[in-house]
Amino acid sequence: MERYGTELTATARFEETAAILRHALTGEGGGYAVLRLGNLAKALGTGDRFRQLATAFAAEVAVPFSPFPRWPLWKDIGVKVDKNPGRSSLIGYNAFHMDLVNATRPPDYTTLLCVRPDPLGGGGPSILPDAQAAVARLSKNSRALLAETAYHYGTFFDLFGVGEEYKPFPILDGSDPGEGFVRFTAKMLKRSQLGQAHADAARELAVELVRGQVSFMLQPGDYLIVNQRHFLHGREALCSGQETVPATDRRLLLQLFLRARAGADSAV
Ligand SMILES: O=C(O)CCC(=O)C(=O)O
Ligand SMILES: [Fe+2]
Repeated sequence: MERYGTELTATARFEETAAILRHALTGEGGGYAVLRLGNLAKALGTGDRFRQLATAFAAEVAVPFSPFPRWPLWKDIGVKVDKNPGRSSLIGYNAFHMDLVNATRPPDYTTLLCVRPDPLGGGGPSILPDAQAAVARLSKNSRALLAETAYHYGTFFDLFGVGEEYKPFPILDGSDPGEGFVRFTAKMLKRSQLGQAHADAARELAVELVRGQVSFMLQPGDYLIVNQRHFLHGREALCSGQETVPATDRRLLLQLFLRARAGADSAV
C-alpha cells in the first residue's frame, strides 16, 4: 500500500480525487461512488497495471482484502449461461443484496470494476437502493420486527476476515438509525423460510428499497464503490442471447472488498 501511495501521490489530481471519493462514500447523504477510469483502461489495458491503479484508489478509501482464501484479491464476476438462476455470475436479474450478508462482520465496502459491459448492449444496469433511507420510511412496528434475530440466508464456508456465520441474524442492528448494517438480500424472500410477520416486514422493506433505488449502466473502466452500511446493490438481467457470445467477450466485472480502517468513520 505504501508503494501504491507513493506512486499515486505523484499523479495529477490524485489527492483531490481521493478526498472527493472519501466524502462521497462517508459524507452526509452519500454512500456510493463511481470512479470513471475508462481513459486509464484505454491507455493501459485492463491487466495488472490498471488493476494496481484501481487497488491504489481503493486503498485510499479502506483496506483491500479477500474474504475468499481460494480466490485472488480481484475476483472475476463473469457470465455463465448454464447454471441455476439468481447467482451473480448468471444472466438473470441479480436481486439487490448486501455482500456476505450472513457474516458477523461483512465487508464495509464492496467494489466492482467494469472491464467489459454486456456486449449485446443495454443489459445489466446496476441497481443501488438506499438502505438507510428505506428503513427511515418504515413504521416503528416494522422496524422492531426487522431488529429481531429471525432472518437467515445462504451458506458460510471457507471465509476469511468477515467474522463468524450469523444465523439467524437481525436485518437491523440495534444501533442508532443511520448506523450499522441493513442486513438484507431480496433473495432471502424467495429462498429462506421465514415466519409470516418477519417475512411481511422484510417485504415492506423491499418495496421501500425499490422505491429509492438508483440505476445506471457501468461503462468500461468504471469503478463502483459501495458503502455497505448505506447502500445495497444488484443488477438487472443481461440481454438475452448470451449463448451466442464467446465466453471471453461477455460482460466482465472484477470484485474487491474493503475493510474500514480502525477509527475511520465508516458510518454515514
Ligand atoms: O454483476 C453485477 O453487477 C453485480 C454482482 C454482485 O453483486 C456480486 O457478485 O456480488
Ligand atoms: Fe454483490
